[in-house]
Formats: sequence, C-alpha cells, structure tokens
Amino acid sequence: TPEPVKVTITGGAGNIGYALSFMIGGGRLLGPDQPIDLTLLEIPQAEKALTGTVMELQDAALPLLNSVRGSTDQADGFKGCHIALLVGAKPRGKGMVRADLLKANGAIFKSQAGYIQDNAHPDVKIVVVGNPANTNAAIIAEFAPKIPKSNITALTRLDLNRSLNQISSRLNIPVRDVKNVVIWGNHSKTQFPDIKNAEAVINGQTTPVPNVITDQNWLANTFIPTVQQRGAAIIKARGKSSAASAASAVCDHIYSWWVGTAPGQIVSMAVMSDGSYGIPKGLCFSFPVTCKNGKWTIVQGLNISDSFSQERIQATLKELVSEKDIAVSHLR
Ligand code: NAX
Repeated sequence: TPEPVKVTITGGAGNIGYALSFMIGGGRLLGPDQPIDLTLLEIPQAEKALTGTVMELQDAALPLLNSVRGSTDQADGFKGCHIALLVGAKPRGKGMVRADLLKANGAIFKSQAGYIQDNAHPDVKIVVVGNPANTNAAIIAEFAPKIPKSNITALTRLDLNRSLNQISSRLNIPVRDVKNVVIWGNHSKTQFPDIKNAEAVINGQTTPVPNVITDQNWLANTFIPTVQQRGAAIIKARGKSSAASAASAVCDHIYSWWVGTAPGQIVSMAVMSDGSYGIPKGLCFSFPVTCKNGKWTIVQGLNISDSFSQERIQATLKELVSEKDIAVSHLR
C-alpha cells in the first residue's frame, strides 16, 4: 500500500466537515487504495463537537483511515499536511452586512495563510470552501507567498454538479451522461454556468447540449438563476445549508486534481488567474480545467466573446474585484 497522505479539514466538526470526513474515509477523495491520515482542525469553541466527531470516525473503523485526530491548534493542525480542505469560516451573523463578513474572513484567512505556509508540506494543495470562497483563496495567495499559486483553489464544483443535475433533468437522462458545463467566475449569485461546450449522451450518441436545448429563454431565465440561487433554495427546503452535496463536490474537486480528469472531461475549478481569458492575475476565478499528474491546466480557446457571455463574465469579474478590495484593503 502507498504511504498515507495527510489531509486536514478546517471546520471539521461543522455541517460539511461531518459529511466530508466520512466520504474521505470511504475513499471518495483520493480513490479506494490511498490510506489517509486525517486531521480535523477546529476553533477552541467547537472542541466538544470536535471530540464527538473524531469519536464517531474512529468508531466507524474505516480501513482507509490510517489515523484520525482532532486539533484546535492551527500550527499543529496543518503540520505536514499534503491537502488542506478549508471549510471553516465565519458565518454571517445578525446585523452583519456583506462588507463585515468580507473583512472578518479576510482577517481569518490572512492568519491561516501564515500557519499553512509555515507548517504544511511545501507542495500542499489547498481548496477553499468557506465563503466568500474565491476571495478567501485570493487572500491565502497574497499572504502565503511561498505556496505556489497553482496550489491554491476554491470550490465551484458544487455549482458544476448542480448544473449537470439541471441539464440532465431537462433532457430526462442520467446525470452521468452530461458533462463539460463550465462555471465561470465567483462562487456566488453572479457565477456564469455556461452550457455552450456541454455534451450529453442521447440514444447512445454524444451530442452538443446546445443542439438539444435551444430554448434561450429557459437558459437565461430558468437554468442560470436556478444554479445561481440553488444554495438559497436548499436552505429554504432543508432549513440548513447544503452539506453533503458540498462535501461530495469537495471530493470530486480533489479527486480530479489528484488523480486526473477522464479523457474529454472538462471540470471547473476556481484557480488563481494566470491572465487567461483576460481575467487579471491575483483574482481567484472559476475556469474550465483539465487535470493530469496533480496539475490543472486552464482549457484555452473556448468562445465567450458573444454579448450574452461577456455581460455575465464582466459582472462576476466586477464582483470579485470589489470583494478583494473590501477584504484586503484593511489588512495590508
Ligand atoms: P458550519 O457552521 O456548520 O461549520 C463550520 C465549522 O467551521 C464550525 O464547526 C466552526 O467551528 C468552524 N470554524 C469556523 N472558523 C474556523 C477557523 N478559523 N478554523 C477552523 N474552524 C473554523 O458551516 P458549514 O455548513 O459546514 O459550511 C462551512 C462553509 O462552507 C461556510 O462558509 C459556507 O458558506 C460554505 N459553503 C461553501 C460552498 C461552496 O460551494 N464553496 C457550498 C456550501 C457552503 O455553503
């Protein structure tokens, strides 16, 4: 068997962390043959819930978990980790406006950047889930300059999976038969789920989705808003925010990155822009990517020059620029 991979989850005792740690123990993160040393990192206020979660994980006797432990000390919790799943974040409290949340999380992620840089494995792969995920990731990149920019990502895979579900329901086919929807931009209500390059298997034939979904009104006024507002719809239905679907998407994100994407498969990840598609460096923007040998590559040359796409890409870009301004301005 291979050497265990060290994985740290922040917010490990929360909603998402609870679902995620069991999926990791079941092999969803790195495949069924890769043992894992799992650390759940929490804030001291959550110590009791943390202890209980670790007890349950140990009681599950999951063969892939080489070890499981909890920690409330950041230096210790990130020690040597190869993969950091940054789920914990400060939620929006009563009377807090968006700018307050951006500033509060800006400060948290700035400090976390230092702990990760000083303690994690030098090639640590990071995915930020805690909101505002893209901007939190950009803050890590800014304040942990020794970590390679290409190792810092944010989660938009849940948005991608939600899009696949909407398309498969519309076409009345299984979700596994739809692929290559692209999520552009921010994990927020301004994201742009783009079906222009999506493919579906219909009657055994791989078919471009735009050939079978031609109703522009449905795309603009039902599909896109449904995906953009799905998080709120889940809260309304369940009384709690998405947890298991978010955890499942985290596993998909890391699995694609670590193991690789299938031939012909394009996934979406928010990554530190290298200037592709005119998106400024320093922003964490969701792009279409393929992955191989533990590296992602932005898929180049997709056509987004039409006014429908440009309007939406500019809106999400504008939001990311303003989020970063607000979050970072008071930190420097
Ligand atoms: P919970 O409030 O259930 O859990 C968060 C946990 O993080 C708590 O146990 C808390 O003690 C811990 N925590 C807070 N700050 C921490 C810190 N600095 N270090 C370590 N632990 C810390 O929230 P949950 O439902 O699990 O959601 C977690 C985050 O994911 C939220 O910010 C949420 O907005 C975000 N989401 C992001 C999604 C995405 O697709 N990117 C989708 C789902 C989710 O809404």
